Amino acid sequence: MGKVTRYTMLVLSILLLVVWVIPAVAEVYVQCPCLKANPITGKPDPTLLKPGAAYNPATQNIECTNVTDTNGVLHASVACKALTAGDGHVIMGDTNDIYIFGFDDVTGVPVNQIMNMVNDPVAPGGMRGAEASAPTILAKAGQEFYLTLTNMGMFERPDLADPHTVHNHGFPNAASVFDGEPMASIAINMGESLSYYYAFQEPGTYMYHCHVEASEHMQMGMLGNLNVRPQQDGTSEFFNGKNYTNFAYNDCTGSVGGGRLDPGCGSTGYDVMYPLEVTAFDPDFHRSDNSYNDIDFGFMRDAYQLFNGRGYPYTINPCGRQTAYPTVPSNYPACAHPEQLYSQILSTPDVNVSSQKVSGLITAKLGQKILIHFPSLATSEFNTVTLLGLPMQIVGQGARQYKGPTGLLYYNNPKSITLGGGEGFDILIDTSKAKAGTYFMYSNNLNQLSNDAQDYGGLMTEIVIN
Ligand SMILES: [Cu+2]
Repeated sequence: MGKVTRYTMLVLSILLLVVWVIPAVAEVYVQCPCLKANPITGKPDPTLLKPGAAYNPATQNIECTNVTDTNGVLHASVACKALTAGDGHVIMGDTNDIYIFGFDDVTGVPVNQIMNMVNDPVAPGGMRGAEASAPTILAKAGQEFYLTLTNMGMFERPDLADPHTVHNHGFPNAASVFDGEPMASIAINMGESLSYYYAFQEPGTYMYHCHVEASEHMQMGMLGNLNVRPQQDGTSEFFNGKNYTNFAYNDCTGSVGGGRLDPGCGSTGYDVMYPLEVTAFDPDFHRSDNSYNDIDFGFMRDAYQLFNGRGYPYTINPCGRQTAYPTVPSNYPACAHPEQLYSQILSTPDVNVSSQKVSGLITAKLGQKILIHFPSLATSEFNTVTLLGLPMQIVGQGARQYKGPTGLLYYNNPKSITLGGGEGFDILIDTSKAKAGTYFMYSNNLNQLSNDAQDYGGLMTEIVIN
């Protein structure tokens, strides 16, 4: 045996010994420049915020400005969010219980509690915490965004050692390593975490989903809203007799006159904003995935058409309303825990559960302008949605304002909007010429107005003007 070979053997033996004696350790590491290091572990601690950093209940992010990280790099504006990926249950409009894969929000949760199981109703995150829709991600253009995803594994499918990712659909990602498409980027194995880094520049309606075995993980529910607010937010613009401080797009940048001389300046202004995401579930597919049976992709049959993970009449239950923007009321009741309420759910169909936190109910005061972020992550069908009695104006699509190169606006006012999976629209609803009352937004495809075999439900919600 030559000297080199003996040396190689020695190195290999040592390596083998090292691998043998080090157990697999779950590693949760929340990377965020707004956090201080924990004095014991040396890792960033989501409960120890740097001076000036704070949890913002409106965006549900930890945010800070002008912080220096451990490498001495200065960050002007930072937002951090933490999610887990795992499994759980949701209730459909006909009270049917559906097994899902999904995400849960663990922003600000101590690192050693992120892996907790949600059997404890007061403990956030962890196994069995999957939500449909997934937690809404709200960012502002110009922000650096740190999104930490921890893969919990599947409580009810421990045999599935599937990785998970976050893929921001339609987002022009400069760093393909953070794209989430598992062939060309990092996927996160069970018990591990990764902090994605994005520098959001383009405002608009995006959506995110897990891209691992996408047909399965998306059908199973790993779908969420991602909305990027424009830099123009916070400025004041006058349009059609009203002042606006929140906008769908940077609409004052047209080349007609430029800046404030742009006739479209302020035209995407709004008073209240709501995300309304179209998705759908196939109960047979979900049942098979829960019971270790073969899942049939070819015969996928979306019997539950959903707004924000809910079928009518659950869509209008205000329970669990997320405080999206500061302009959205925050006094909605919290959702109770599924196990606590299961018997109650069956007897009281209007009770919802903590795993469906984004209500589909839209409310506004008479005269207000409503912005609806309207994406679809449906995996098998197109949907055509109509709104009776209120004017819909599309001001953008695919995270681009409807505006020509000369600054000409080509907003349109359709009676219905047809969208397929991966498409997203920005709809403005002006209520200044409306009457107070309840208006219905629903699918024109009448077979989608049911909760599986139960008639009268499905893809429908209400807009209440008072
Ligand atoms: Cu996944």
